[in-house]
Amino acid sequence: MNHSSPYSRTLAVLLISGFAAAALTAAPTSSFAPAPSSPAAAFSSTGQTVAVKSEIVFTPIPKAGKKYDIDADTYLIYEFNEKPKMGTAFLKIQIFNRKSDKITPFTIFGRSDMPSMRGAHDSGSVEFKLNKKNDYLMPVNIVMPGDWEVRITIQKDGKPVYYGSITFDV
Ligand SMILES: [Cu+2]
Repeated sequence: MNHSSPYSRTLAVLLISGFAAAALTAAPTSSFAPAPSSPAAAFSSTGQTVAVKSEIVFTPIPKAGKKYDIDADTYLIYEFNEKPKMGTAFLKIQIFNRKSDKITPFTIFGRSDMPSMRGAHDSGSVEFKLNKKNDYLMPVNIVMPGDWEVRITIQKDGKPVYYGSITFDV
């Protein structure tokens, strides 16, 4: 590679300057139009992906044993098998239609962590398992006293239909 060519020097300067939006619009495009456009596209698509992820809002579902609407026809009730303490707690979610029949056309994923030290005990995405009573169950490993959260994502036909946040103290 010829490092002294005007092309590579200009490109290097552009790369180093980080392709900030202002720099991009100010950059001369006549001599090498394709070069600046592809990195810029990569930047903007990465930015969009991050933005979409951070926009997910997990609706607080504060009370065990209460009904929370998933949509007009469906609601959920959650509870723990016992008051969460150090060790493994089992989170149970039941989903009902308006006739109060328990239904199971969903896939539920849970992710537990401590909000005050986000990432320290992140369980990763855990799929709830159906038991014989058609309850969805997830084991939650409580490894430390303090504030805990389980973020749940309910999917139907592979698409998320509900995001909820269950918080509790141990
Ligand atoms: Cu902790």
